[in-house]
Amino acid sequence: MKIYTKTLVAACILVAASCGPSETKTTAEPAPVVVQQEEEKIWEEFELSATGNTMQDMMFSEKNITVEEGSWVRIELYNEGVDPAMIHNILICNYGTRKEVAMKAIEAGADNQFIPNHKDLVAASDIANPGESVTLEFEAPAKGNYEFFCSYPGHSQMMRGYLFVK
Ligand SMILES: [Cu+2]
Repeated sequence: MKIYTKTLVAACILVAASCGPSETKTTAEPAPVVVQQEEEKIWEEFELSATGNTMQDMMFSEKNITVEEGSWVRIELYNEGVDPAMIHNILICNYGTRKEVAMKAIEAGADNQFIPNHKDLVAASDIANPGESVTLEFEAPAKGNYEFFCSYPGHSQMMRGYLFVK
């Protein structure tokens, strides 16, 4: 499911105003002036389920995700699994690097939530245990093709898909 939203982010900056012109020295603090700047972020939101309860039938509910370059992506991953082995997350990597990044993720281990330090890794979510959900937010990378997958050991072959940035 894809939902477009626009969020206005108001940034407040405190600017110290100079004191009044007349008068001599005053002990009062300069009055702050609030300057508001508005920065617009365009969000593309997706709801993704991790379904299945065995190594054979576990999968993501979407195989392809398409976003616009320059937008912000929010993926809500809901783990529908009930089996204790159904521990999932979602990682985004450069196209063609999934196997390598998945291997490094296993080396990174549970202490690092199976998130490796790797140049081809674009974004990574926290772990969602069975019945839990996690949200991954990131700025869409440059136009091109990417892959997403679950980096929990043994899952990356079954649980994967593609991210297209247009
Ligand atoms: Cu998984």
